[in-house]
Amino acid sequence: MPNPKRSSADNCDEWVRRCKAGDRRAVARLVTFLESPDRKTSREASRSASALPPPKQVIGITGPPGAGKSTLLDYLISLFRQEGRTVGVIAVDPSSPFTGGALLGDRIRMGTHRTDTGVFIRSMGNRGALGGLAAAASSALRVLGGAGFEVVLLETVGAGQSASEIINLADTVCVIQVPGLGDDIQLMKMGVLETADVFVVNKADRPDAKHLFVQIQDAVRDAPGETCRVMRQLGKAFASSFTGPRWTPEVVLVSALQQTGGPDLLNAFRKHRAYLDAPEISAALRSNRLAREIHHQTCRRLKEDLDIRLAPGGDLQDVVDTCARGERDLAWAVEEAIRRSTTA
Ligand SMILES: Nc1nc2c(ncn2[C@@H]2O[C@H](COP(=O)(O)OP(=O)(O)OP(=O)(O)O)[C@@H](O)[C@H]2O)c(=O)[nH]1
Ligand SMILES: [Mg+2]
Repeated sequence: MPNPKRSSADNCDEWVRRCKAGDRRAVARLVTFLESPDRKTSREASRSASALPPPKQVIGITGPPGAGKSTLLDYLISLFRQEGRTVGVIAVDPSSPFTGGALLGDRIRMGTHRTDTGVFIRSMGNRGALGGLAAAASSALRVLGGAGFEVVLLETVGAGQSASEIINLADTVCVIQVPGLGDDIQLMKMGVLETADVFVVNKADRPDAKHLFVQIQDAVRDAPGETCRVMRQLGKAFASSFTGPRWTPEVVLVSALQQTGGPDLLNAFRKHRAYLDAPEISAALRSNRLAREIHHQTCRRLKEDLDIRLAPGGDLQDVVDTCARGERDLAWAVEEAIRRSTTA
């Protein structure tokens, strides 16, 4: 048995083997390795994890602070468990340097599921994976897929490039909206429509929730087909030659607190899954997903290498010096750094 205290680099394949056998400790261990600030460890874990299949269904959950993401996750876990499905949760906070403990509050809230072996809950922060959190998260999804979790819920907190890359690792993106956050229509104009496959209007127990629900339904109905998230993801060329129907986001009214609306939400997820499973779309999505994984992993590797090589004393120091002396310009330095990286 691998010694959990040791750095992982030598035995990741063994952890992967145990993960495939459903060993939850191996799952947790591999995710920790993926986040490791030690490059050798994270690379080895990522290499081993790449042999694992992604989960069958990844549902992204996002929304503003206080929208009820954690409460909804808790509710969704219960609903999926009632259907007899195993559930993994990866909660990612790109703004947090912490991991594990960072979302401790959420863990406590989801504590009812803590003793359920059909549930695995894990947080990821930006500790070691600086600039490479999407790469680490995509590997973590494969770890959960490899361990056999049937549904994986991917929660992201925050906005910005990193959060957007991460939420787009999901097959179905569910955006939570709540009444009382100000100008609702403004939210729609800001491009929220393009980011969701399913809208949850949470806090249905509040009197103004119904109004927001109707507003979002109207906005969704009036939205042009180009806003369809899946088509945007698959790119213009695919979208223009695709003759099938565009997905119209489902809008579902839920009270995560009072646990109502859940069955409608599961239905919306099922409908979207069926849409994605149409042969033409599913083949394109598989290839698109792989391309993005390759992109994330390659970016992480190149960035990590470049950080070292451009640091004082690194092997690109002479390029920096030549540029600093004014003998060559910045454009030359960039080309030189790329040339040496690809021939190294
Ligand atoms: N009335 C009502 N309150 C809710 C509902 N769902 C969540 N809440 C409350 O809203 C507050 C925030 O809920 P959380 O689940 O922590 O929200 P969150 O999106 O995870 O928040 P952050 O993690 O801080 O971004 C808590 O006080 C919840 O009890 C709901 O359906 N109705
Ligand atoms: Mg939360």
